[in-house]
Amino acid sequence: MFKRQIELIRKNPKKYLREHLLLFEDALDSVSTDNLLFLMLSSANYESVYYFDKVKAQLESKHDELSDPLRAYIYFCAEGIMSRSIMQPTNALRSFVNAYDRALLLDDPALIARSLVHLSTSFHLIEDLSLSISYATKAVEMTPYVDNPALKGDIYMNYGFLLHERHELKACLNAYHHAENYYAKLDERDEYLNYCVLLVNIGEAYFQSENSSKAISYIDTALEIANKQGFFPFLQGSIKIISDYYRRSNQLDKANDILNMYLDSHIKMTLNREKPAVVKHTGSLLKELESIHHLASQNTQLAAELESLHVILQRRSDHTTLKEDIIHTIAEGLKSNQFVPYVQAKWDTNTREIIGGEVLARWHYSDADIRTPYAFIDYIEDTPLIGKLTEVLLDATFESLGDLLSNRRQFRISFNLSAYQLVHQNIVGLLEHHCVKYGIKPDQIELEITERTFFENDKKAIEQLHHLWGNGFHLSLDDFGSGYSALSSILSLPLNTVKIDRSLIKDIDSFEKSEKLFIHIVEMLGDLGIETVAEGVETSRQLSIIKKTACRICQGYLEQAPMTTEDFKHYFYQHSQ
Ligand code: G
Ligand code: G
Ligand code: MN
Repeated sequence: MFKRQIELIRKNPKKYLREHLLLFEDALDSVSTDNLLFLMLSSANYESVYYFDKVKAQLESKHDELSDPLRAYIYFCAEGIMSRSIMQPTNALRSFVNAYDRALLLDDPALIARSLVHLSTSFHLIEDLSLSISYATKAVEMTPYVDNPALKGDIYMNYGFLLHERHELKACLNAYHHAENYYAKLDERDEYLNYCVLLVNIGEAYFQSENSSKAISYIDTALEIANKQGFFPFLQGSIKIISDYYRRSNQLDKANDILNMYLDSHIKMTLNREKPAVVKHTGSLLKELESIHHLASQNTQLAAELESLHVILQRRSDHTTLKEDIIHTIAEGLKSNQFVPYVQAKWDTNTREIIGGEVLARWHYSDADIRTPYAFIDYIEDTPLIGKLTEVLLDATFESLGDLLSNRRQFRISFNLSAYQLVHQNIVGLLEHHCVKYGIKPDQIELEITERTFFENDKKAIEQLHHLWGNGFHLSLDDFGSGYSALSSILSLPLNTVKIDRSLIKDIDSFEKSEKLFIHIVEMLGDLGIETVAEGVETSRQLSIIKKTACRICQGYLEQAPMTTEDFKHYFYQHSQ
């Protein structure tokens, strides 16, 4: 029964909402949990923030009933779909990972395959095309185990779409035709929103491969269906391409008609004349509107409406797209080598000999604008981009400091890892690959991991930590004492070193209690066989207190601030003749 409902929702979310939600709109508290979940899924698919929030709020009170994996699956899918359509890709990714997890638990091929497609779409949104394709491929590999032709169609459509993006037009069309064949098996394929989208996509691909007669025939069918089923607002991106095509072939009336139909449906929703309000990625919609603006100039009525829509979108985009824009800029920066490693020395408390260094990322945005991690880590910490950052830093660091590392076998270099990398990425593989590539021994590499990661208790993360430990990498707990100190995790996880956060070091020379706390922490960790590093050492008075303890390693401005790898190399050799 669940599957039937899910299929009806995917088929035509608007129709589902109209037939179900409107009946209950003012009596949501009497709706069963399952029906609420279906309403949540349909409002997400229909991209209606208005209904989605309403239904979700109602579901909050039924939290206990959502532990059932199938219910949780629907809940997370709905959440992901909504986040995706309002362009919050990192939230979408998080929800889809949760949905995938439940699908695996249920061991249901259809749910697993659908989750793979969802994951693929969210990676696409954060512009990680290779991960996106890799999940799309996994979904394609699942099709033999899937019965539902509509789902098979969706899987191939997504795959084809990504191939189009990669400019592999032939392979793309091939995938699209697979999708088309699956949809052909459905009794009422014209009622499926995705079928209509597929036809437009195929049309676009044929336009690009200069086969305009095929293109036109697909597009015409799509327009006919869109008109009849009310699918117009969902076709927005493609509409411009279609209308452009007609304009170029001098069919101005037709071009204008299409723009009109599109704007009409959009304006209705944007102005909230009709609930629900569709919220699209306003940034891209704006760009799109700008580029079709001149087309509308022949039609004053159209131009006026366009203008008002423009103003509304402008206002909205000011605060909704900022975060996404930053993520986008970071992704671009990672591609064009704007992220560079800085290194800060770690030194022996007693001899001041430099025994290692911590790699700290810097964003070289321009010569006059070099940004610290506060400007970027938060934005990407829960996305695959954080793995990309580590990869970039590993390469740059080893290229510059590879010689130093092999000349001084005692020297150890540290990298910061985020929870996401241990939970979702193959960090073991990445590090091993770099060790082999640059001929570096794992025992010269230390990984700094924050308390949060240890705290998450994720199975894969813990496995990877043990794997790293087993291979000889050093593991260090970062920022100890800055937040929730998961003392018990220190006992259960592999660990060489604990870095005592600079907030605890700050006052050791001015407050007796801080000093005592520090001394006891070092002693306690020493008893457990764990080495300590004092972070943020700024004054010689702090150092003299640290010297009284068993804390053997310091890091801080007293000796050296983070500097480029080349500067660090000079500094190191001058210091240790
Ligand atoms: O020097 P500083 O202000 O650069 O660094 C601030 C914080 O940013 C550090 O505490 C560190 O944990 C984090 N950071 C710096 N570089 C990286 C990195 O490459 N990966 C991750 N995950 N965090 C980093
Ligand atoms: O990842 P981790 O928290 O270990 O990174 C160390 C952070 O502490 C970096 O942001 C670095 O710039 C900063 N830092 C290093 N030495 C000092 C110091 O002496 N004083 C202060 N305030 N910050 C420091
Ligand atoms: Mn660190």
